[in-house]
Amino acid sequence: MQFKEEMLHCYLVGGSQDTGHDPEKFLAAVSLAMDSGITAFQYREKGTSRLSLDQRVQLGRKLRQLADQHSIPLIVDDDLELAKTIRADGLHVGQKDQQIERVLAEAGELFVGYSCNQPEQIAHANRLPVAYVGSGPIFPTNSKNDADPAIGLDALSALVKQSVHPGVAIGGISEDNMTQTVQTGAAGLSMISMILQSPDIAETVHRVNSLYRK
Ligand code: 3NM
Repeated sequence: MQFKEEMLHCYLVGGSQDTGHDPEKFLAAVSLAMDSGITAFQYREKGTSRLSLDQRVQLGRKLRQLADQHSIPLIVDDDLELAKTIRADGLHVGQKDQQIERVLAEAGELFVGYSCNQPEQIAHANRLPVAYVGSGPIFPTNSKNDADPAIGLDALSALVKQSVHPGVAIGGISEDNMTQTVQTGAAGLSMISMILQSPDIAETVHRVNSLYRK
């Protein structure tokens, strides 16, 4: 599937570690989020994840089916081989992951997203054929143990202006700060806990999407 900027509007990220290490609960929550209208999904099995490579492939294939049924892109975090095995649409690469130039050379048809939270990193990304940049954490987050310090909304605005690629905001996005975050010019919101821990996933997804309806 070809990348389009609109895919970033309501971009759910997650793995089994985000639903109490329960893969079935994870699949059910992702399925509901897709039914409710998320615009992209990133499979990110990381941090305290306990799944073996085989289990990741199995779960990844189910996510592939779900994403196909909902006509949204499936993006894999930091694992080119897994992305190719499950026929993902995209790959997301962090600054601490594999070297971006190498990934781009080997990505084939996969579109590539790249984490950038410093002006020098955006300047570098501006010279690369990446599809989008992800900037964060914007606010403090409990979902990533090795997250950098929060950069805040002013820094996000500056990064978004500097970037030639669409930028998606990540880290600590909540219903209380999502409107202001979108007002920075960010092309979308990327979230784990706001959606996966929502008491009403459908309502939360609708509220995010309504921020982009003119
Ligand atoms: N990446 P939540 S912050 C996966 O700053 C991830 O690059 C980040 O989770 C970054 O929406 C983060 O629950 C966690 O705060 C986002």
